[in-house]
Amino acid sequence: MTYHPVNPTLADPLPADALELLRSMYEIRFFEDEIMGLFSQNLVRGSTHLCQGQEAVTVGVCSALSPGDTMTCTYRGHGAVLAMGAPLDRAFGEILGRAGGLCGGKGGSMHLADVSVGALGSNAIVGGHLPTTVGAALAASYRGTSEVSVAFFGDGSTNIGAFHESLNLASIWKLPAIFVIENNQYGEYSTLASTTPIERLSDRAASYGMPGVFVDGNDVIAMRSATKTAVERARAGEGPTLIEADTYRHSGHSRSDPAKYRPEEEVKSWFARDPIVQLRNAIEASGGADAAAEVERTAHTDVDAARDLALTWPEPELSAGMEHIYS
Ligand SMILES: Cc1ncc(C[n+]2csc(CCOP(=O)(O)OP(=O)(O)O)c2C)c(N)n1
Ligand SMILES: [Mg+2]
Repeated sequence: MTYHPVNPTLADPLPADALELLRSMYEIRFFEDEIMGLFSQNLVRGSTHLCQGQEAVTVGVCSALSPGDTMTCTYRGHGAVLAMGAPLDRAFGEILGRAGGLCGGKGGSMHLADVSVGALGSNAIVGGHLPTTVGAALAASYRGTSEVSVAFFGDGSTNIGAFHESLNLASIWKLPAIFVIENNQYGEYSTLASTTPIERLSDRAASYGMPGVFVDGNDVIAMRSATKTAVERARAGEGPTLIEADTYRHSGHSRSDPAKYRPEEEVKSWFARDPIVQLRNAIEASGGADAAAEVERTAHTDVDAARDLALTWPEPELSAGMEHIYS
């Protein structure tokens, strides 16, 4: 297993697209602020699982992908779908249950998909989407294209059978898959230590003969760099990689969880390492304070405009319930 150096790059010269990474993370953060507001107004049906605090994982990984690559994710997937390039307004529309939503308003918060940008679907079943990524990688391999498929999933998912089956199959067939554990330290209300007998989840890669990489998941540039290595390996036909991103969710598991079970000191120490603040600080230190402020402003405006537009869309027609189904 390789330990990716923690924070190797945020202090170094920043990449040319640092402001784009910042914009993408701000959009996800503000998008979910608004989702929380809409939820409080009873405009979001069911629950919703926020990824605030984990934005560097999805933005870093997706910034290392190319058009044609695909991605699957969990119910905590707003950030992953937006990071792939799904439009803000249609993502709002989906969560609001509006006809203009990504899935016609029929999927909601836990079922976002936008195949046009390679977002093959978020999934409410823990581990349920890993076989989808293996399938997408198999399809690419069978067709002889260079596409890779990424699966994002939680620490808790590494105890699910589908995790083990998917890693095994992807490795034995050397498929172009990248498995990304969003280790936010908890599965619902349980600490990792209370459900999992090992500390480093990336160690599990050894059982499947693939590299296991442990990365600071709050460092967007470290996440991208680890993903680039995995993408090169996948495109070269050398098979999958398991990446463990060390991170933290800012709020509870879902909207019914006030997250009181987390020690105050732990919460404080993770908030002090907020991924957005870390990148912003690095940009400011390299002379980009005004540009960073402008990115924050426009991200806010864009999110607000997308929300307002989606709120004007109607709910789907009743007849839409009979579309897009198999019989
Ligand atoms: C197969 C299955 N078992 C149980 C659940 C209930 N459940 C929903 S989320 C969750 C915790 C998953 O934790 P983790 O994989 O760490 O993801 P996180 O929510 O922390 O992002 C559980 C047990 C489920 N949705 N699917
Ligand atoms: Mg978790």
